[in-house]
Amino acid sequence: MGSRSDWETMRHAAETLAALAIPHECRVVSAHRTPDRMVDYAKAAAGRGLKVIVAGAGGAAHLPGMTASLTRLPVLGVPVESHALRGQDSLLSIVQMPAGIPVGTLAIGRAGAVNAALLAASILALADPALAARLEAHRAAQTESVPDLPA
Ligand code: RP5
Repeated sequence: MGSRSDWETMRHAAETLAALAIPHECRVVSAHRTPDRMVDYAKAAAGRGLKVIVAGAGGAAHLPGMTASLTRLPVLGVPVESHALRGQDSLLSIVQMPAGIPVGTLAIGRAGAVNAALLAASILALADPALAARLEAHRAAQTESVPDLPA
């Protein structure tokens, strides 16, 4: 994530990964304030054995796109809800990538953070039958938890 202030949103991604027992790490890496850290992190990611990167940022949210430009790993972008423009700025600056460098862009805020983790799980589950089973169980439990009456 681009700042510690993004944690309130991005913790939902971490909690979802933890619920699925997916090993992960959480780091603050700012495209603007710590550009060298971003370059080092993205360039080393594949070699370190990381499989998917979830990048959350707000405002002029360049972190997901710049990270994607520096690694062949799939990058999932989470637009953090900004105070000034309620995350519209984050969304547009993450989603509107030029052809050639993709970022899988999720919804603004908590929904995007949760879904980035679930999408990462789906990607990883392609080569991990045990995770695929956990993901199926997670989805079944979610379905089971939805009441059929409004109150
Ligand atoms: C972005 O600027 C971060 O991703 C964050 O959403 C936003 C504001 O950062 P802070 O000023 O709260 O550190 O780089």
